[in-house]
Amino acid sequence: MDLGGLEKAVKAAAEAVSGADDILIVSHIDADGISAAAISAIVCERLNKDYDVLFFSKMGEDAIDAVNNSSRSLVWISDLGSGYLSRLRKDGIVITDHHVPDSSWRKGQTSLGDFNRIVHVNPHDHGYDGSSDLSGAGVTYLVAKSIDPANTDLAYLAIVGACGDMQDSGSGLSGINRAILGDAVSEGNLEIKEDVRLYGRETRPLTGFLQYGSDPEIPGLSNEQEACAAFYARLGIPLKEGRRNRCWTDLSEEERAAATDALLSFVREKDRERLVGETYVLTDFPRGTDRHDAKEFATLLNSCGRYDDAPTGMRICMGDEDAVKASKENRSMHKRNISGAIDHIRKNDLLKVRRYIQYFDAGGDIKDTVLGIVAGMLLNGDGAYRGLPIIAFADSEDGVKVSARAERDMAGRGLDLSEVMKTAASLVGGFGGGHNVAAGATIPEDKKEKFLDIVEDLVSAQVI
Ligand SMILES: [Mn+2]
Repeated sequence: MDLGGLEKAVKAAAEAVSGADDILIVSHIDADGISAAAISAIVCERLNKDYDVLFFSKMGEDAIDAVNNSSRSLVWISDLGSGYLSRLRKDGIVITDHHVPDSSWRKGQTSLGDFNRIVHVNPHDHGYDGSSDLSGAGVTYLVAKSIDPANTDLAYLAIVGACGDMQDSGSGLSGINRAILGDAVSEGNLEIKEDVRLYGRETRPLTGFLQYGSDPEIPGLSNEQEACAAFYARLGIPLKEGRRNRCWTDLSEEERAAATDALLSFVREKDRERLVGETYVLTDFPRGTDRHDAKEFATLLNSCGRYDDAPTGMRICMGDEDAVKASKENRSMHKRNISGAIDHIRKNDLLKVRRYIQYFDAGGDIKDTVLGIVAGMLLNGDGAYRGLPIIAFADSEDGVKVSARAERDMAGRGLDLSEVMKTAASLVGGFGGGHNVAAGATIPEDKKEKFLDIVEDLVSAQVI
């Protein structure tokens, strides 16, 4: 392992960030990516730099374009990017990632120009294991700390990111994560506590905590609600305090010790170390909330990402307590939007079937941001035909947004919706792309019929 090499890369990244006029932060929508973006954003604020943040679910064409076309003097990409080094053309890029790097880039990286364009910080380059030693937020944190030692107060966010990427599974964090853990502890905003490592210590009622805790499995208690209630009854531990359900963290020290001992006798020998061990308590956040525990914090961020609401997750990381409420509202609104959209299509018989494709036109009634999810859910539920790709239209600000979805096995029969969307869109003056069974396009408003005809031709030619 080459800590010196990693330190050098971290220092180069710190210099690039400090020297930038303004910054575009590009990050991944999962808990690790959101914590990483929060660290970068706080660093920008502390350095008094203008910045924007964009989140992507992957380094797709849209993300690559956003990087390459950015007018900001520096693009700081976190928890993404290492696999796409050779596609990134912009002058002035810092990447703090822990995914396996793009091998073609290193081969091609011969000129000094290439070398200066991207400052790449990745533990893989220096003999560490990016899947367990360090997360995307962790790499980002190392750069933050190098910019200013005062940024050590952000170490706990790197721990949230690492937990989000399951780097704490087994018996706790290791590798460089361990050193970051030390920073968080000495800053005083994280406590390492020996406890039962099931999910929901802070927020789940006592029975649910055992009943739904599946990692590790507790034979006789997992998925057995009555057995879980009986478990506590035997120990004389009340499930409620007044009318309120008690959580694991509400237990007194004596209750918790007794329940932990009893639990250990339920699990297999090999699972004991996983059941009881290190937990990471975030002491700056209110007790009894999902931000008080690093693992639960990460789950909250992951759900923000999944519901298309990573920016709210980032605000939560940045200490905005109003964002917690907003994230709950956005989540339920997102779910309502989707089920409302599916109802709308069914009630109005919007789904039309042609020989090789099926389609619906939602007009202005379905938000274009959920169009792909709705098309996919129709295809996987009942309400759409199996074996036909589904094409969905919705009005958007810059024309008609198209989402195309197909069942996975159609790719094996030759279907490539990415190619179909790209070709058909360009023939009607739009643009498109994506993957073989999930793709999209944007086309001019008056070209839907022509577009469908072309799509149908292309699909019938591809599929055997
Ligand atoms: Mn990650």
